[in-house]
Amino acid sequence: MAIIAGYFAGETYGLLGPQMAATIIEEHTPYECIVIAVDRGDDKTLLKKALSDYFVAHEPVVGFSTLGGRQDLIDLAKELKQEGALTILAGPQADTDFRGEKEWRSYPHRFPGLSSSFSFALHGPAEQIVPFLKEPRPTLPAGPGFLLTAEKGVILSNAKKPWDEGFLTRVRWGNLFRLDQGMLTNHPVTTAQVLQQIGCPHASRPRQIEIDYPVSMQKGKKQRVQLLLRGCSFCDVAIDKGFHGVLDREKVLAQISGLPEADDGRKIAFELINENPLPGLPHILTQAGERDLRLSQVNLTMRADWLVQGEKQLREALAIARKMRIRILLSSVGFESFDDEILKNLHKGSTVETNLLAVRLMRRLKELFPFQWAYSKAEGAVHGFIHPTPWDTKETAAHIGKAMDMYRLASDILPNRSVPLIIHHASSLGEWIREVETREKVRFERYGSVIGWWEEAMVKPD
Ligand code: B12
Ligand code: SF4
Repeated sequence: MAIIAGYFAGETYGLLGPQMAATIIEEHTPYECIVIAVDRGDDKTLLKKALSDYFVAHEPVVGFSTLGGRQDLIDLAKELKQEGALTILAGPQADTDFRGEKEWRSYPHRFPGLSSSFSFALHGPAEQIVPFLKEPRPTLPAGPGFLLTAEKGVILSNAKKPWDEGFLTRVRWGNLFRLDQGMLTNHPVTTAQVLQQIGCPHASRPRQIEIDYPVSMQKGKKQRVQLLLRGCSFCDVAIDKGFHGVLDREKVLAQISGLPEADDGRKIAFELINENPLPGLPHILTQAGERDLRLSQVNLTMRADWLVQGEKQLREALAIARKMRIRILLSSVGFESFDDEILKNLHKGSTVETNLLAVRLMRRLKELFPFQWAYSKAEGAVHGFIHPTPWDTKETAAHIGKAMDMYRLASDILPNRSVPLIIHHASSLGEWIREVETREKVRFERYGSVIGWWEEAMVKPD
């Protein structure tokens, strides 16, 4: 079996989800399983040839994961299916992307889903596929987590199993391959991921909120859409995983212990997957030291408010890191904006004031721990800044511009290029834009699984 995942040329990071799935498959089924990281530039004809060399006479079973809407990979899946391979869509958003956008059959402009490109989909934990792959002649329909296309295109969907920590501790980091001169070549991973939390605590409770209409559609008074949502309004992690809690610390240490070592004998750098990692960080570092796990670098991806709240533990962690000669890289803080109206519409749950407190803290810590602490774009961090958005006005631009000037944000905090707001069809903003469409009798173009919100994407009735 092979799992194909999207990748960027020149990168050397691991792909935790697909690589963990391949590990589970190899350890619990008769299948050998590798992950092939495919970048947009890779020649798909050569890739197909390499796949047929890999499968030899075996029936090809090809999983696809974290495609990020890549049409080239969706087309490849369809071709392989037509040529007789079993193609499986799995990983985050596999269910919503296989099924398609809400009520797409009644609204033909909506995203119709990817069910025609894949034999079936699996959403949720990888171990759900084990019984299916253990059968000598796998037959459909199968158990929990499976989505299948039945007669007349009706999609059958089984509820997924809950996450089981027992399956989340082992990853064979050596199972990642790239296409190199027509051959599948082992691709060494230099930054891995360690899972400490599934989903996000900000997405744990539903909340009733109001989101403004796009500025271009406001007619005089402010119009809003009421939504019941979990987490940030643009976030599909919040929809895909919600919040499933924190892993036991021993399970986190087991993952750290399983990381590959670099030439200097230290564990390679890893990202701690946890939006709120500071409360447990000093303990993890101390325990790693006591167990003689020689770490090199821990990358943190987190929210600004939890950074500010966790200052005490962060200072503690940095003091431990100094003794252990470890670097802590704050690789991404989800600031998203420096305007309160925009932050409110993104339902970020934090304010400009909190973002600026976080910036001050990041800089202060650099003075105190120059060798242990890294946070700036020059040091490899890419902080979240969403722009443009549907709520941009002269006022929001002035607020953002003022914060940028006063706090010199462009020098170390803001990425060289901002990311425009992306509305995945299954995110809460997907609900918002569909409601705007219905009320205003307009439609917005779909770009695969993404909904356009900008003026050029809006089509008015004739
Ligand atoms: C850690 C992380 C990363 C890491 C590692 C990537 C990875 N794929 O593991 C890094 C920092 C490298 C990264 C980068 C990017 N990421 Co990222 N990342 C995440 C994050 C936060 C956690 C993933 C994770 O480790 N989950 C824990 C594991 C255990 O869960 P899992 O991934 O769902 O995998 C389990 C199952 O789904 C299943 N499974 C997964 N694949 C397969 C395949 C088969 C065949 C089977 C049977 C099962 C199976 O098995 C796993 C174990 O049970 C997710 C959001 C999220 N919470 O899921 C985004 C997410 C995966 N990333 C995403 C994106 C878009 C990106 C980037 C493109 C962002 C960018 N613009 O640069 C890049 C590029 C990634 C790439 N492919 O090259 C999207 C993917 C959207 C999609 N459905 O395609 C996600 C879902 C976030 C989002 N909502 O936008 N990311
Ligand atoms: S964007 Fe980040 S903070 Fe917001 S819900 Fe998603 S994971 Fe949580």
